[in-house]
Amino acid sequence: MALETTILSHGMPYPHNLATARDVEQIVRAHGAVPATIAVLDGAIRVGLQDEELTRLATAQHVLKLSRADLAYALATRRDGATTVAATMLCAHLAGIAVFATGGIGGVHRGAEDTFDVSADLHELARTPVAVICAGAKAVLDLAKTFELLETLGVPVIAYGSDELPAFWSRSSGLPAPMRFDDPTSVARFIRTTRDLRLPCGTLVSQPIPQPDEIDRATMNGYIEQALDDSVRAGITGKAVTPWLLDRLFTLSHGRSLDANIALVKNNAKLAAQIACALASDT
Ligand code: PSU
Ligand code: MN
Repeated sequence: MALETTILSHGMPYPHNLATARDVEQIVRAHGAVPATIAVLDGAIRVGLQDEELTRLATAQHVLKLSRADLAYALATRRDGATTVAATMLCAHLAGIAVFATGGIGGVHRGAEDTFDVSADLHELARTPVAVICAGAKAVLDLAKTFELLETLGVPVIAYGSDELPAFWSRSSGLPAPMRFDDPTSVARFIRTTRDLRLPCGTLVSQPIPQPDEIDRATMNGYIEQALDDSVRAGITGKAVTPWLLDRLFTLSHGRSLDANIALVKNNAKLAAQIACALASDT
């Protein structure tokens, strides 16, 4: 089962990032699956990291943030890089791994009609057959446009245990889920069906954050509006946008956004391990 590293290098501050990466691997093992945390080290794609390699990525200052477009650059120039959802899917598929857990995918940014800022994660989901277990798209995005585009691209979107799509830090987004499943075996059967149909795409499984850990939508939206205003004023663009917003939200929410992020990643790792086991057991 695959795990990404951008969340480690660009998504969470040290030492929370390292502790979370270790805990997540432990949760995967405890649920019967084998964790493969993916990154580029010294110009080689690595599928499964040693503890000192996790530490290196969690503490380094200038790790590249690698999406599909950047992967060859990091390899050819023998650099270290952390993989986003898009690049992790690509590497997982190369290694024959079909299930991947993360926090939230990238998507259509608010104001994308002017900036054209749409995460490559969405296009990767359309072209690479890996199931991505997440807590929805990060709510700093335009969630309605993100899910519209996923539909256009032919990506199946499942809400796990909910009739609504989740909004990362909050359990509800107000957007109805196209499909709902309530147990890992049913999700595994769905993934097998997409294979039987020879669909080239992945499957997005969106699981709401556990209720005790959520930040309600109104409170979170206040922080998000403020962070977005601040990012425009600070002139943040391109790859820097998502990490900058996550860091700003951490400050504005007095650390609550990070606690929620950690809780939802762990919850997703558990579900992904269960789905991976169900997929392997052929029931
Ligand atoms: N989810 C998190 N933290 C993160 C990310 C997702 O909880 O840091 C990362 C993922 O690696 C995702 C990336 O692929 O942000 C999206 O970046 P962009 O919007 O630049 O495509
Ligand atoms: Mn972008």
